[in-house]
Amino acid sequence: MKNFERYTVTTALPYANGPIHIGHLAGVYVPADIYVRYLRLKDKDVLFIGGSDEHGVPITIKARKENVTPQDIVNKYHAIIKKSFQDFGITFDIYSRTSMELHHRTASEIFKTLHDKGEFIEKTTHQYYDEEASQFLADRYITGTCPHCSYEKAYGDQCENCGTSLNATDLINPQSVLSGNTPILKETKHWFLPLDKYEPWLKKWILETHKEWKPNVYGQCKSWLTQGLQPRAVTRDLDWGVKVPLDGADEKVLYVWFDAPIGYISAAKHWAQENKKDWTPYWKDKNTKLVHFIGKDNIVFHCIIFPSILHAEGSYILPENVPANEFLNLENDKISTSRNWAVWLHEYLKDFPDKQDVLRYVLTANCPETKDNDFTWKDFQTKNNSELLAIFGNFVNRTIVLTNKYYEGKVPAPGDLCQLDKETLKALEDYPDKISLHIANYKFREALSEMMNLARMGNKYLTESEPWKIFKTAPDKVRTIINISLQICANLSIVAEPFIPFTAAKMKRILNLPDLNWQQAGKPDLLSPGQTISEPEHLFEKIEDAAIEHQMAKLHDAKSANEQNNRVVEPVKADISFDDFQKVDLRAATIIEAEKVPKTKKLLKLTLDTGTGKRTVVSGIAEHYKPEEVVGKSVCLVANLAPKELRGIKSHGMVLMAEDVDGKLVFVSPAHMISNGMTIK
Ligand code: B3M
Ligand code: ZN
Repeated sequence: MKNFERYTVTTALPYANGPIHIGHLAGVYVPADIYVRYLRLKDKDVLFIGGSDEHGVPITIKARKENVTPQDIVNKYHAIIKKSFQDFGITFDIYSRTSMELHHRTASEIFKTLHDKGEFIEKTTHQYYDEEASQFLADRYITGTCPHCSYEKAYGDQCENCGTSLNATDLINPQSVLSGNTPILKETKHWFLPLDKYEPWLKKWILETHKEWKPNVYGQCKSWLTQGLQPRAVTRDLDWGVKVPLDGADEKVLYVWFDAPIGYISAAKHWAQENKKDWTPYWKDKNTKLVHFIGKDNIVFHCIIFPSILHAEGSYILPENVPANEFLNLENDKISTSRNWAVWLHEYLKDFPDKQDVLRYVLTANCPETKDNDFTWKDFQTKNNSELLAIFGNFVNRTIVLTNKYYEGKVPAPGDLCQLDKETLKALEDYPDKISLHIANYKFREALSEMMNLARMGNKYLTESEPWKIFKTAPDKVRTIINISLQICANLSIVAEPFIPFTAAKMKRILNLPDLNWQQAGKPDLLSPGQTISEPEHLFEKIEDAAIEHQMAKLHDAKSANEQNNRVVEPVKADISFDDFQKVDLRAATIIEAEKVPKTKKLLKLTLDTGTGKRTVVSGIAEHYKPEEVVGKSVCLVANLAPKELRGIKSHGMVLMAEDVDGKLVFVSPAHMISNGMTIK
């Protein structure tokens, strides 16, 4: 493998339409930061890039809802996200943003270059257009009835009820979100990136020359490439984004996934401007290793589409690796912003101030590297209490305390080494390479566990040597033990730095160590005899059950508050007269038989005793009740609803139901059993 000296490391640009949570940190930013801190310790030249993705339809929708401009939305969240990253010690060289003019210029230039080279295919298609709002409608701006499940609020790209991907033109009764009107189909021209044309090149580049990519990444690429690629539209009819730099395309912008990855290049330019540096080697020199850290849902864009753009452009380097991670779940459930099932970074720090490293440690230990993984508060507590505190913190603390107690804070000189001392120093020497190898292969969990093994070794060494028992009888021996323990602490302050940088900095301060690099790790003489160290300070503290219970309660409260807020309370309908109301004949009745209507998901066929005879009513409650659960229920029946045939069954009447917060249907029944057939008025 080629040994690179210069690196460009990028992290997915989060959409600036909400704060970030632990899932983002675990999947992308902590692994990338570990990698970058490690490279810097090895004295490599690294440019570490982050930034906000500030375009795309969801941002415009959020702005409309809140009655502000898209720029207002991204300004707000860009600041929040940027601060969270700073707080957690993610050491970006630049945290840029795609609404900058510099980015717009960079993205348009690349589009223009491809256009002038004749790379794009121009196609005229028909798209929904809202005549009242005079604009074309993005898929999310159209709702209608799903052709698969009849759900009435499906979006133009997907039905959220049955999960099917849709084309806007598949919807029955399409409606514009902007005006509520039925949109018309209107001609529009777009530019397509001919991915099919790049397919042979992509196959060779990925499938043959990048077999070392992580199996999840390589596998996904392979499946895309074997299914065959189609041209992809890279422009949109929208007024928020990078304007298409062509005559006659005034109302069009670049597709967000065309401009966003170019944001990595713009960010390098932004960094160069601010630091009076040259950005070009980081993007154009073949001796630079480009690495993209992303989540699994972004693989196709970073491995197939963006490289195709760069390849077609011709002057940029391509990624050497794209270490994408899977997803992190929270308490065995998918993290979801819309359901408010998440741990938000800015909130974590309010509850656990100065405990960034604990979260970094736990998220790395649970990093979803090969499969989805789970974060639980219980595990967070255990990892803090029995690993960080009981092993790492305990070892460092005991060593510092003993040095201060026995030698007034001066590093003692070692004497003759026994077998255990020699073995310990040999193992110490081997650790940095073990950790290196894992980091270089993007195996951050294993790297972390080796780092912890070094602390574990130190802890065990100290416990087994028992210097406190032989201090009087074997002072030379005790000097050796404390010296070796101190050297292990000094080593830990180097190799732990990528993972728990706040703690490593504290250790360096306590040990009075200068900045050390990775090449020095493994050495038995990082601290010289006679050198003074400072007083002990606690590196970690116990996390009590109450703190964890508080987090669990907070999680569940936030979720149910969110459900309450999302409850749709329909506006009260226009007034009706008492006579109008009297037209509805409501009766008490009892369900005496129930069965599922074959081949439907929602329908139950109910037989009711109405006091004067039997009635058949088809009711859409099958997803909420099994037939046997409803038999015997007293219900309220709309007795004079005109009969209707449903799935070949004549339904006469309707059973009244109400919907609870979770969307479950509940029966509206008389409070006591009353005789069937009695009127309800
Ligand atoms: N903003 C999607 C996401 O946050 C997108 C990433 C862009 S990376 C260039 O998942
Ligand atoms: Zn559907």
